[in-house]
Order: sequence, then structure tokens, then C-alpha cells
Amino acid sequence: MRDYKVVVLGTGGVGKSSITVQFVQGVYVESYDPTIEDSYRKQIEIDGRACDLEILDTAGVAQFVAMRELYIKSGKGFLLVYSVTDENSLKELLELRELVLRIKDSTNVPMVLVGNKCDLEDDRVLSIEDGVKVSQDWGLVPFYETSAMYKTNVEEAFIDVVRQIMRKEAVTNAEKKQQKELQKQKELELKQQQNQSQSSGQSNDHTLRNESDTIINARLNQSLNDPSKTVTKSRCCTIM
Ligand SMILES: Nc1nc2c(ncn2[C@@H]2O[C@H](COP(=O)(O)OP(=O)(O)O)[C@@H](O)[C@H]2O)c(=O)[nH]1
Ligand SMILES: [Mg+2]
Repeated sequence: MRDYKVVVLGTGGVGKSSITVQFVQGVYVESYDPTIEDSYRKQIEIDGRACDLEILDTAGVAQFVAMRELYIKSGKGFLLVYSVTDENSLKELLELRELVLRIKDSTNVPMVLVGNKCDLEDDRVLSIEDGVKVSQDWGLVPFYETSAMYKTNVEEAFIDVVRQIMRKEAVTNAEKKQQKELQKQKELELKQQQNQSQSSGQSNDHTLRNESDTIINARLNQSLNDPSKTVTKSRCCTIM
């Protein structure tokens, strides 16, 4: 079974714990200790594949910056959560996304943008369009408005990020396979080149031997014609 580590990020009070607990346990917890940072496991089947999800519900306490770097490093996918009732929470996500991209040293990181508390229509200060705009600015990062209270789009958001991780892994594996095949082909070509140069080296030997044969035969003929020369054919053959 594949392991998928998903990290839930966002400023305090946007509903990270509520979303996570709703997804993992199927319950809505009215009040959750805002300082608690916890990880949960959930097994689900996505597109016929069994997945073991590890979900880290972060608490975003400022003094744990070093820890934040660690879990961003180890996270495979990210839920970036703001609340539609808090304008500032969306602004803070811009910085969080920058941080994720910087730490992952990539612009291709599986993530979804989540606008939570969409059930609170009267308190809403951010429209769907505001979320869509940010998603477009981020290169069409999938965007969901959710309600942890009513379980709206909660599963969809998590499944989306896991699918992105799966797709990225599939691409990476295909690239690795392609690189391996290229390497194999290169090695084969190198071997063939070596074999070729070896066999052409052997034919050079033949040429040399043929040349020296000719010289010796010429000398032999010379000595046969000149009785003063004592070189005999048998002697020449021994030299060879
Ligand atoms: N109406 C409504 N309230 C929510 C929703 N999600 C969270 N809350 C409330 O918002 C407050 C903060 O939620 P919490 O999950 O602790 O936020 P966190 O600090 O991001 O983990 C709690 O009182 C929750 O009950 C939601 O979807 N709708
Ligand atoms: Mg929390």
C-alpha cells in the first residue's frame, strides 16, 4: 500500500482541525484546541488503489518555524486552507504557498486551495471569485469551497490532492524508467563501439603481418638471387 503524506496548512481558526477530523473520523467537532498539532491516518481507495494517508493537521505556532520546514519537506501534498469569513487568512496563504514552493524547491507541488466555512453566508467576506482568482494566479491550482460543518467538498479536496500526488509519482516513475532505458542504450552503444575498435585493431595486426611477410619474402628473394647472402627461407620462417 502506498503512503501519502498530506499537510494541512493555514492560519489559526480557519478550520484546519475541523476539516481534518471531519475527513478522518466523519464528525464535526465544534471547538478544537487551536494549539494542537496532530497527525492522523486514514486508509482509502482512490481509483482502485489502496492508499494509506497520513494527514498532518498543523497548528501554525510561530515559534515552531524549524518544525514547519521539516513537515513541509516531508509532505507530499498540501491543503492550503483559508476561511471565506476572514480576508486576512487568504492573504496569509500567499506567503505559505511561497514557503512551500521554496522549501520543496519546485513549482510543481501537489496542492489544493480550500476556502472553508462556506456555510456561513452572512459572515462571508470573500467570494468564490476571490478564490478562483488566487487559484488562477497560482497556475490553476484546484480550488474548493468547503464546509467542515456540513462535510461539503471535504473528501473531494483531500482526494484531489492525493490524485495529484499519484499523478506526479507516475510521471516521476516514467521519467526514471526512460532514463534507465537511455542509460542501457548508451552502455550498449559503448560496448558495440569497443567491440568494433577491437576488431579493427585485429585487422591492423593482419595488415602489419602481411606487410612484414612481403618485406621478408622480398629479402629472401634477394638473397636467393645473390649467392653471397646466406639467409635461407627456413631461417626467415623461423624469424616469423
Ligand atoms: N460554521 C462553520 N464553522 C467552522 C467550520 N470549520 C470550522 N469551524 C469553526 O471554526 C473554529 C476554528 O476551527 P478549527 O478547526 O479549530 O480551526 P484551526 O485553528 O484552523 O484548526 C471552530 O469553532 C470551528 O467549529 C465550518 O466549515 N463552518
Ligand atoms: Mg487546529
